[in-house]
Amino acid sequence: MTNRQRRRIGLYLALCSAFATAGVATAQRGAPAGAARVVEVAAADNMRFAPASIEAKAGERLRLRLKVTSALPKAAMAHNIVILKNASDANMYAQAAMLANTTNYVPAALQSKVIAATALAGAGETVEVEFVAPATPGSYTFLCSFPGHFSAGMKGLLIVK
Ligand SMILES: [Cu+2]
Repeated sequence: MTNRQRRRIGLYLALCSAFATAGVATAQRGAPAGAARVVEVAAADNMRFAPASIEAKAGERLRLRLKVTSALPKAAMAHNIVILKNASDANMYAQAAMLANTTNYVPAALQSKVIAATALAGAGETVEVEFVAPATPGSYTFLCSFPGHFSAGMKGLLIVK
């Protein structure tokens, strides 16, 4: 290898790492620094979220933690939290979710409608998801997409101020 070739390879590697660093910076832009604020939500066999409303500042980083208690097996009673960008999508989303049993009732085709979603949790399980609250103040609907739960009233509001 000549010195010239070595220099070229060196330059190439330097550029690669510069682009990689720029990529990371872009992905984190707009997200506030520091640890996420933990918000705990409980769900049980009554198919209600407690609390059913969560307040957040615009752009705040949150870690949403869902704790499930149940006397039933997970196949019969499980919960998640799916926060939607538009409240008007809630019925459509819940209906599509019923058919999405292979993806834990979170339809892959509707990912663009979702701000954040936890995994599905059964009796004794805790799941969490970290996300950044929308920059636009308003009320964002969240729901449980386990079949039948939204129509039974399992929903809540993320209120962004
Ligand atoms: Cu549920």
